[in-house]
Amino acid sequence: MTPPVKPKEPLVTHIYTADPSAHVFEGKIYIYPSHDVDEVLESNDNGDQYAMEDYHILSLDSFDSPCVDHGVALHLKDIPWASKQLWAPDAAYKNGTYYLFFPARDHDGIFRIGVATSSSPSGPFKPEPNYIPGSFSIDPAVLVDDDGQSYIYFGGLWGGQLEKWQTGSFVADAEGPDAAAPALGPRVALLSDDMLTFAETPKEILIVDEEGNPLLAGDEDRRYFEGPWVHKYNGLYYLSYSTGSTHCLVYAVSPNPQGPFVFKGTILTPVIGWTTHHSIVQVGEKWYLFYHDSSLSGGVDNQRCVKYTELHYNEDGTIITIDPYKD
Ligand code: FUB
Repeated sequence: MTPPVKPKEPLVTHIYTADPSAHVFEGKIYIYPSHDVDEVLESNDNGDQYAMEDYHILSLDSFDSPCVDHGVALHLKDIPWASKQLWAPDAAYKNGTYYLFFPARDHDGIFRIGVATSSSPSGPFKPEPNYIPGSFSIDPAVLVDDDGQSYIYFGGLWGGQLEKWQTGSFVADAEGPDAAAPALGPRVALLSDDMLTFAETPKEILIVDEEGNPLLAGDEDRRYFEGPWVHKYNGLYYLSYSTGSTHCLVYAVSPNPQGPFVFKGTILTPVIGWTTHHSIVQVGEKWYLFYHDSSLSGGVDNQRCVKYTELHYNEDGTIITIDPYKD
């Protein structure tokens, strides 16, 4: 019998997993991670070491239960438009269908976002024949709001190619803004009713400091890098993300799901391994952070493991910073 998972311990150890998007579906906790390859690959800034080829979905009946691996839910070979690198996915539910949103490089090497559907939260998922028209970059995260509107958030710097879309078209040799210029923000778009297309052209999200000034590209402790997640707490929208080169998970808050968001602070201090990526989910009365590190592989960047821990808010709605290696 597999033992229950413990906070801050890998959810599973038989495969490498990363980028966990957690949701409560049908009374269970479902985790939609990336599935890191078994091979140790050399790291570079383009992210070539993240050469994932399929997705496995994990679930927990409760936090006292063992973690179930539901096997391959979607494979690269079954996605007509994709050539490689199945990076961080997310899932959503609407009108009896589960949707898996995922980034991959198309046959020209450009990251796009695809969607696949299933009648079950554990899959298998059937991909749409083409990527979402007008999609680009990586790390989709979907918020189904209380009023039924669904928003997709996405974007990542460096290997995630967000710098290359500043004009609205792909410019292969485009660089990011100067350090003193406003940082690039993640993108947001309303999804269509059937969840398969963007209902509007994606907009850039503005993240500002407490004085209302845009965070600058050189402000690597706070500026957006990749891995957006939006959750709602006490009527406010919390946009959380990775700072990439400074390896923190941080957050900003807004009364509007499309921002502007005001920077607030750090959720998780750096983990073992270069990347940090997360989701935040309410289970019953409590809130949880799902995240990853490279502890299972002894620090190999492209061999990560998904973990969870409880997340706590202060009375004023700010989040108490978590150290991944302290109780
Ligand atoms: O797992 C591949 C990439 O690494 C993800 O898309 C990023 O968020 C980072 O975790």
